[in-house]
Amino acid sequence: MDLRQGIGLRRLGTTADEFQQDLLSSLYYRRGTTVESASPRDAYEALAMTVRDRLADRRARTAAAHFASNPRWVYYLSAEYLLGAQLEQNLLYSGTGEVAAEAVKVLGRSLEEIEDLDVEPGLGNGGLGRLAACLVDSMATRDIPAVGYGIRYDFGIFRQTLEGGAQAERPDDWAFQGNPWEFPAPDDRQTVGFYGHTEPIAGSPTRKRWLPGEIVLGEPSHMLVPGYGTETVNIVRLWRARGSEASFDLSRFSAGQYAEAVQEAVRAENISKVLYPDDSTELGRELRLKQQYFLCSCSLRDIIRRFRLRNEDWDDFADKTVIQLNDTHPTIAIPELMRLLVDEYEVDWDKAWSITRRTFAYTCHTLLPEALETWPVHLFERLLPRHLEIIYLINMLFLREVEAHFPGDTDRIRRMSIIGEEGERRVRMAHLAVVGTEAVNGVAELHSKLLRETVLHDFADLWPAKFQNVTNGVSPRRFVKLANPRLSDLISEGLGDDSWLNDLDKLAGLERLAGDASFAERWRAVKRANKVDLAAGDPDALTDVMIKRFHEYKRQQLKLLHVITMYHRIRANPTGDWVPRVVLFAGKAAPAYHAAKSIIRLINAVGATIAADPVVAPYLKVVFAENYNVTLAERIIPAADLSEQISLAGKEASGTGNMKLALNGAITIGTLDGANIEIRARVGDENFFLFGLDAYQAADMQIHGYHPREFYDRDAELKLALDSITAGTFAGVGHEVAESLLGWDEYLTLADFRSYLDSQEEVEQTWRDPERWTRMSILNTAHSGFFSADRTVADYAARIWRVAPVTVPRED
Ligand code: GL7
Repeated sequence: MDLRQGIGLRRLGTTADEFQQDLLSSLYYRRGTTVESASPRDAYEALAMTVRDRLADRRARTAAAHFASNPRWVYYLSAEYLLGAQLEQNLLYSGTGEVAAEAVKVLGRSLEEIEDLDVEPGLGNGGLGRLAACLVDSMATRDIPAVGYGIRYDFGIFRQTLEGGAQAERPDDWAFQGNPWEFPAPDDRQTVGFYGHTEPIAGSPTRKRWLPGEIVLGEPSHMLVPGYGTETVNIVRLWRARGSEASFDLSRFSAGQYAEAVQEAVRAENISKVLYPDDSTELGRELRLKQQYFLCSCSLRDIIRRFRLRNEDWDDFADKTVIQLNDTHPTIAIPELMRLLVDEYEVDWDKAWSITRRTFAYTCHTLLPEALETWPVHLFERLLPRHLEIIYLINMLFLREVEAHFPGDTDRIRRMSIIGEEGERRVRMAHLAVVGTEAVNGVAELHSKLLRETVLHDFADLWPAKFQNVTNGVSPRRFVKLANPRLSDLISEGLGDDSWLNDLDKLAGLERLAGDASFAERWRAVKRANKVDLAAGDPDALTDVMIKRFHEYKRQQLKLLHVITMYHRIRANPTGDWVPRVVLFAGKAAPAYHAAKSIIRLINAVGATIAADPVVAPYLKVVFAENYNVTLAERIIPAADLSEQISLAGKEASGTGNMKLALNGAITIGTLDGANIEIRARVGDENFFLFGLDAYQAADMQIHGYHPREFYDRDAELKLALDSITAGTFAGVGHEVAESLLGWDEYLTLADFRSYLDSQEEVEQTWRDPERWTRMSILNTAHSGFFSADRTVADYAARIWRVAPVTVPRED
């Protein structure tokens, strides 16, 4: 099938010359400039458009194939997408990397120089946002008809800088100079209401008329999501808020009231202004809920529009549609679909509820009770009055169901209610998400088990079959092939071809090479070269990395206590046979999370003290890499020897950095938490450094009263480490960190300290035997094939989505 032929367009060429012609044409006709006067930005934009064009035909054929087959669709709703840099990815996925490198020479610039201008869209915050990006990539790779829906924030996650060792936040104006990867689709604009009131409709007990007090437009644009090694190109559709035409007040403008004239438009546009507006104020909380509703309302109307292109009967909706909720952020989509069906399309309540429940599925990504979203009822009442009525009705019918199963169990009813009545009345979004969906899943085996046993156990009692596990995964294309070209080449050579990129279980074939001395030598050389590139420190030192968001449960402070202990040990014995280490931290702390920011500050103070100490500096270096994002992760991960996954067991839902690092041959030191458990089960106990309490022991210790001081009193090295912080050894920084550890230590850092240090001893013993270390490293890669997001998507497709792939025909 060649859709161009029908309209007389030529097929785009595949040689470097043809690519160069198109590049020059983009520069001339689309940037309006010439080779002589092209700026670096012109070169970048022209290249981006030329690469993009190479995907356009696949996109057109995908859309045609999907339309023709009228398939069951997956719609992925997510407040976050950390897509990563687009140019390099699209070069790989369009198979134009080599011709492009050749072609750009005409512009007098190298491909690498141009790639440096490619700014990643930072439309997410952490693992959850990156997971969304990996899943849409794998859906396309698996030929699953899918659209990812999100918000096109003007400002993504803040840009982190260090000032005097402390985190400072700068706005991330990622699209300030435009974004060549984005296709606007103004015709698919939607209208969204907020505030106002509802009115009864005569003769109908369940239908209502909602008269919103504010109207905002949602304008979509999309980015291409090509599959790897397949023809499919799906999209991520992002909504941007705009004021309606009426939102500009010409008469006020004419009267010189310029700010007032645009205030309504500004208010509307603020909805998609920033990712995660500060929610420490009432206004901030309202804005977040507004964002969530904006995303859901626009997306659902778009989903319905798409459904109606090929279908008429609402009875078919749930068969043709599955909507996956990425955490609770898009849960408001459940009452919104009810509202659309009941109020706007006049479907009766029971039928609408049956459609809704069969349409949605919910992925929970946390175990921290404070991360389960709730919204004050009064906020709902004001912002989304009709939705609150619908939630009340859903809740009433649901609690009847509970009562029928567990007659007289009022305590259970109170616990399970969608409305929390303790203190201020609040809407519990996780409860709504469980009640309104067909499937609920956690993101690693332990996480799913703990969800059933703890946070959601009443729901698991009621609907055991609803609860599933789908262990997370990561894209081997981005996190091995693109991030680590040297290792990818070596793997392909070892395995005979590069088909592992689409079938990651094939990495198991490396096992037979783990004992091959010359392969091992080259494996080591790759790691060393990657360390040289990263330039964080001595490439022969053990590169020990802890890269993730800053959170007390992840326990960067535990790593820091280890570093401080090393510092004291080396000072006490300067001529000891120390293993040189570079300890690299990277990650952002939420702007209002003071405890996490104190830890960042202390890391930098300790790093500076060590760097200034001639006795310690030859053996130990602490590096804090600023502004952790996908691009930086792609540089650090290939250079890592040791992967720190040291959260308190039972707190990290899954982790995905752990998978990326293991795939790149880093060996994990970790607790029995999240996906660490599954990594260890696959790579083998002997190829993993385990320490610490397990989730049940940790919970037990907390229940029976945990006293961090007992650990402090008993352990001289721990005491020394904490005392030195308190005594001001590190530029006087870190009192509040020591205080919280000694005072309450919510995440049992002190309880796990000794076991962690013992495990680090084992790390060093192993490191002294390079053959053994390399063997372990190869086996980590060899046995991590399970952690491909392609496998994750196959699991969702088979067990939750029940969707079949649609093959997009190749060009004739
Ligand atoms: C997270 C979990 O904390 C993390 O363990 C998990 O790997 C990720 C993807 O499932 O989701 N939940 C969350 O809110 N963020 C995460 O990274 C930000």
